[in-house]
Amino acid sequence: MKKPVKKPVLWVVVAALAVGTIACNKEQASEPESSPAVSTAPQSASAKKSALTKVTVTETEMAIKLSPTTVPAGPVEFVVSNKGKVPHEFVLLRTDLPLDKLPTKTGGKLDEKNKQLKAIAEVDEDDLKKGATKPLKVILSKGRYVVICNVDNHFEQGMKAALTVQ
Ligand SMILES: [Cu+2]
Repeated sequence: MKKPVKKPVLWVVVAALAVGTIACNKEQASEPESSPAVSTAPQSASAKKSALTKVTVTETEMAIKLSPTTVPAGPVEFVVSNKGKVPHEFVLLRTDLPLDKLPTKTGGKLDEKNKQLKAIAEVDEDDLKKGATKPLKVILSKGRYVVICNVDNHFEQGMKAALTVQ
């Protein structure tokens, strides 16, 4: 009957491999990341208090109307009314893309996760049922924005509007 032969050599090899693997992983992890150039635009924090600008937002099937469509930088209050028959929502995004070039995904929705869009504020459809009015205050810096409704395929059907902050 043979005695079981111990193989300490094997363990050394395994240990060496393990160390090697860890070292490799470490090297990979420490590779410099390609910085995604996150530019947080400074809010226009002027010393003097800028006046609150009101924007009336009227949502219907299937349109969003802003009044006015150009506002000065600073505090803006959107007064969002659903004058339609079904729930809508109010999604404010910052983007340099023109209104007819916004990224979509299947189902007629705007692709809100697209890197060229930056979510700013939102009034959920639960708060914007038929006949509801919701105020929403935000501080906006200079730039181009869009307001859309992403309920079902409302976006594709025309629920989008451009806003310029100057
Ligand atoms: Cu809608």
